[in-house]
Amino acid sequence: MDLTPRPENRFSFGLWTVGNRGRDPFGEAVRPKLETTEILKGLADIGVWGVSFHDDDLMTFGATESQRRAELDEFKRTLDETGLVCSMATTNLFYHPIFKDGALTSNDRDVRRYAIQKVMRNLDVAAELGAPIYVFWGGREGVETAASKDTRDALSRYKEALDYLGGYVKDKGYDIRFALEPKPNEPRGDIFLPTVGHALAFIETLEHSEMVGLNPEVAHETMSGLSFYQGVAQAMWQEKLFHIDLNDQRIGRFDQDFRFGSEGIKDHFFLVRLLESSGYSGAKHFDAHAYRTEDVQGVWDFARGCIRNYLALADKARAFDTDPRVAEAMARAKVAELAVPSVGAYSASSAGQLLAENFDLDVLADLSYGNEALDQLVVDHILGIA
Ligand code: GCO
Ligand code: MN
Ligand code: MN
Repeated sequence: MDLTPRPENRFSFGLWTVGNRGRDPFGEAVRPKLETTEILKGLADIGVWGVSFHDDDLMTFGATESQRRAELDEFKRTLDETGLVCSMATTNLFYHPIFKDGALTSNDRDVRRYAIQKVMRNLDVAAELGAPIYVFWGGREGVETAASKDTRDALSRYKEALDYLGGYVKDKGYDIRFALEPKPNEPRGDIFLPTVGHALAFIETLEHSEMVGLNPEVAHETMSGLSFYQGVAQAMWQEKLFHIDLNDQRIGRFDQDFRFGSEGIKDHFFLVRLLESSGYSGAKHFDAHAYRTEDVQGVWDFARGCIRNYLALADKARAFDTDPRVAEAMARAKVAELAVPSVGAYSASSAGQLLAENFDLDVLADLSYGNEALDQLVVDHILGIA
């Protein structure tokens, strides 16, 4: 099995992922700070294609213009040296105390105006770095008590900000699309746009909806007890899968951000199969971090593990899809028949025919789809006993 990552795999990591120092609500950092240059070199060494950043990961918060410029120029030099591309940019709208009540949906109008300004300034940076995708993860956009905000007003302000920022991108002629990243909770008690479904519906209300899609994350849908696979498939169907955050997570827990493929192996088999067979050409972005038990060596073990598990599952998916026993089991399950239209477009004459048709309900009730055998082939392939 060839587990060598290639640029066409479009694997990317955020600066904050391998840069994560293991701080959690109960304990201090356990690892030293990695310099951005060191992160980029390490990523290039393990075959990564792209890197993403929050404004504050790259340019010190509150720095002077000349310091920001120096930090940015150094990043650009290292991108050139390592051959990495900048695949996504985003704004830190959650760390600073200013954002404790939200950013784009804070009750305080000045906080909202500052947040929009912060995004605009980083959109300029994203454009300069050639990042095609700009992510909006609204970690602080939410409430602990529903008494504190009228959710309908909050959604109006969210929409207003995205409409405005879309206008800014268009006015500037930037080649950037937005990707909203849903999450149900953490750090807020309840976060607005909690799931893929909420976000898809919200996007349709936006002024520049054609340039706004999704950045779904494995951990976030799984926290809600939802199937990430189903969310991704629907986002694809609606042509809204602009970016994806890959990691791993046990159902119902806090946001664990585990190494991709370390927990939900079967779910991930189907996810990778979907991404690989659909022609999805966006970044495959690992938004995860190493266990807190790890030192810097463990961080690179973690990063290599994400890639290795993805490539191994892609290989398993190919083997599954070329197994003649799978083809037979799928024929029995009538998988291809679902692609055949049921009635076609409405016409009065076809409606007349349909109403006149007699279905043999005993025959239909006796149909059997052989899903046990089909799924066992899935398990056999994953376990390597096919
Ligand atoms: C989280 C989120 C973040 C975002 C990141 C980019 O739960 O912390 O997944 O990691 O993806 O801020 O927008
Ligand atoms: Mn997350
Ligand atoms: Mn994420």
